[in-house]
Amino acid sequence: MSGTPQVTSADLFQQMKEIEDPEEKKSFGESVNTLKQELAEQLPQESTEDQDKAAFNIAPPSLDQLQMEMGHISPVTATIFHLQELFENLGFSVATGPELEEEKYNFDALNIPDNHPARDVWDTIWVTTEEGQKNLLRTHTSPTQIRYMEQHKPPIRMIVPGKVYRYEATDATHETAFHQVEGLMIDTNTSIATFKGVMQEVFSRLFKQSVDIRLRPSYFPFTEPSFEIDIKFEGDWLEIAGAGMVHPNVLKAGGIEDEAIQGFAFGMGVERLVMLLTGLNDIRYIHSGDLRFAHQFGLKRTK
Ligand code: FA5
Repeated sequence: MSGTPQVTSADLFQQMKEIEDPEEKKSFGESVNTLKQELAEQLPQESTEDQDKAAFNIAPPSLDQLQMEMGHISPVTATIFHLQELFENLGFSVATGPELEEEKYNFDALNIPDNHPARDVWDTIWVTTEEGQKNLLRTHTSPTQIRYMEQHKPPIRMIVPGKVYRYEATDATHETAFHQVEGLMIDTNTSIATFKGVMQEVFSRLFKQSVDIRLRPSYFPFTEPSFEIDIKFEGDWLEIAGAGMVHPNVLKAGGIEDEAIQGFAFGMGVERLVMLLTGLNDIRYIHSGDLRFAHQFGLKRTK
């Protein structure tokens, strides 16, 4: 448009006011009116229907204008996906199990009979069905060991990621609902040395740097010997997983009677790994729904 003078009818009428000679003023006015009329006739005429349509024909806003917030993968899911990939590379299969679990799988088959003091270690949320059957929200992913052994013959290499629930007070390292990745490897020659090798491989790849790992003797009714895996975090040791060599009673409960078969199992706390991976010092942020936290983990905007 640059260089082309823009003249409106208002400009012309303003110009007319400045003409002093009445005759000249009249003739100028008539010319302006004629011009205005001719221009109006040349413009396309819109019917009422066209005008109605135009009223609704609003251009959709572009993505740019919308500034939509897109969903994204949470650090917990991303860590589970990464672990799945690492274990799959070592020949492990990925399985699942129910969150609403039977007492038999969560406790009895894991060598924790009724009235066993170890039941108190896991504060349980019980769910009694209308038929009176006493179920529970699984307190750990270990019941999937039994379910898997019932369906598969050794050699077994499997992991099960999933959500677990505990009726306990929260603090900076404890949540009431969190995720674990269970692992089970049994064969004729699987030893503690195999277990250490697998853990070292997985953790060094997960953290992409060397991390200080410590195995601490512990107690679980379903493993013998049992240990806890700690990783150093901000100068302190953070407990990452429980583990051990699978107890013969557990193999038996899973239908494996062959004495030559042995192996290890572990249960890792995924939120604790997220804390280590991100430097987060309070686990409660992870599921808080606070967008200031979520925005730090790849929440994408279109603008
Ligand atoms: C268990 O749950 C065992 N089932 C683990 C296991 C599996 C042992 C197979 C032997 C063989 P534990 O209660 O220690 O163990 O939990 C395992 C891991 O889950 C812990 O090391 C920790 O990383 C994580 N964890 C435990 N409680 C919480 C909690 N309240 N909040 C967040 N993470 C937790």
